[in-house]
Amino acid sequence: MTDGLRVDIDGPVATLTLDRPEALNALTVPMKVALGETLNRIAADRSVRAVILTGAGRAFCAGQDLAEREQPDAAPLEVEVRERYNPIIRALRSMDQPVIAAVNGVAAGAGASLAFACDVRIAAEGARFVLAFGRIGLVPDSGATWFLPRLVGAARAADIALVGDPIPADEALRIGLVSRVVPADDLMAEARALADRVAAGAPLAIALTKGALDRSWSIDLDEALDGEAKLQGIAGASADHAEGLAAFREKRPPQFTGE
Ligand code: T3D
Repeated sequence: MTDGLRVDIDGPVATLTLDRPEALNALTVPMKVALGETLNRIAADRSVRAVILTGAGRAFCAGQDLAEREQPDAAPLEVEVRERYNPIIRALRSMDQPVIAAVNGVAAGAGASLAFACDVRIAAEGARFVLAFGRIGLVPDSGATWFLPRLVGAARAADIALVGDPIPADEALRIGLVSRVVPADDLMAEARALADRVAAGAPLAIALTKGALDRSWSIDLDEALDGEAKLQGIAGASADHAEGLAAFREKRPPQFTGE
């Protein structure tokens, strides 16, 4: 536990819990620093193969702590976004391990952006997303304007970002903002089951797949086909591919090592 962030590593799965429930896990400077450093540490830890990001109490995350923002020594907004938020989003996207957002309750402002930047989003039935930035005269940040159109399409992204109505979990599922909705009591078990399935996969192939999906947004089909061929050459030369073939032949589950 450090500065409003709880880190639990259990086998190949790291669970990061934003832990200031009295303020709906609103993000303070120490939390942002701890989250960025923890993600970077996990990125370098080959024993961790999947990450779950969730919130303590009834919220996932209410975004920037607004009381902190009003402190006289608060950093200028642009500096705060560049130096504290953007590194977290970059870490989520550049780390090899998939990150599953277990959205247990409201995800507002940069809290919603955090969930958008994860690889997979699974929500509890009572969860909701709120693009709260406009309500306080700010613009969506921490990647929200980039992720949202890619997740739900241009028309819905504009509606969500400009009108700002809360998006309940069932609608989030319908429009593709999350991929699963489960009863609140089942959320962490479902997230863990998903993480375990990811962790049982071949780490190199999973990392290459995560990267290819991200790059797909900025390349054409020809480049994607070329890129897939190169990645298949890399994955195909791995010990894990040989193990996958052997396991298939021997009718047993594969034991991937990441080699
Ligand atoms: O550095 C920078 O500023 C740049 C970065 C900006 C990124 C951003 O995230 S900007 C957006 C910041 N977030 C918000 O504007 C959301 C503010 N919160 C809300 O709109 C609502 O609280 C929610 C929609 C999230 C939830 O509503 P509700 O009715 O379920 O809960 P509530 O009663 O409003 O809040 C419960 C408590 O949490 C309350 O404290 P209290 O009165 O019980 O002592 C409330 O003040 C506190 N809380 C909620 N959000 C924040 C917060 N405290 C500090 N910061 C918050 N963001």
